[in-house]
Amino acid sequence: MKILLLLFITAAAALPKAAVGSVHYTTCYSGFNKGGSFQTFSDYVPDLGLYNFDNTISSATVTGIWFYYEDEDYNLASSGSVYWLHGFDYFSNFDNSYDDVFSSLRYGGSPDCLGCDTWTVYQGQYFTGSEFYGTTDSNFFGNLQGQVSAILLTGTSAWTFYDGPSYSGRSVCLYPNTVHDVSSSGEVLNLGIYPDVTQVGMYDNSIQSVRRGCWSDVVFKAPEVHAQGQAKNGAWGYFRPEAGQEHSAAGQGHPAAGHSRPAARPQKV
Ligand SMILES: [Ca+2]
Repeated sequence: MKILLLLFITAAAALPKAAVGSVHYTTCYSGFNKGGSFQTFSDYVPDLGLYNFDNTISSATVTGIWFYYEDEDYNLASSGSVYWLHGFDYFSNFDNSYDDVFSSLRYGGSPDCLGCDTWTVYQGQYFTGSEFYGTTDSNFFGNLQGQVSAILLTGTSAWTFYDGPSYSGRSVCLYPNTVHDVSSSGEVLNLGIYPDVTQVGMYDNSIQSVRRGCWSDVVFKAPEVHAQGQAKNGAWGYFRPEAGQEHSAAGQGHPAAGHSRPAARPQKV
């Protein structure tokens, strides 16, 4: 299988995904309601201290999907909180108890295109730690081989993930089209937010390959992650693993209940 594009990101090195400009950006403010000082980021920031913006952010505007981490290196070595914002020029304050805490941030999906079909696998639940990103079939996840705990999809294609190499073993088909943000010009951002692979019937740290399309009898459309705020053009929310309150709809009750749709036969999407 020819691999057209696979880019490897390490939390420590925070290599840029591409040399071209990002379509993602977040403008972060030191005060609520866009007050105080501000900085705009369009690439990964593993340490906001390098920008003199550690433990400073109180409100933000985003285009694309962005994750904000309580600790450096995307919470690689911690179980701190993770906040997320996605949308088109979508603004939100962070809540009072969680302003002035973020120490790293990054976006998800393609660096070039908000609507492109992509998958990204993450080392930790709630999109923490290292990640591995791709746009084609892959039986290689770099140093995340056997370490996948969360998955983010963008675009419209379903993807089938396997716990064996070369598209073998247990599998699950995941759809990205569970969250839609619509811009003022009608552009659509489709997201599939899967903060914990065990919520879609896969063992933690088991996934070894991914194939475009829906080739499994086990099919999930991600339950919408609970948002603290939501509008037509975006939403925001958080995961607080240390409190045992991930605030994910999938985390309430049996994760699979009501969200699986067995397919009669594998369907190519
Ligand atoms: Ca912090």
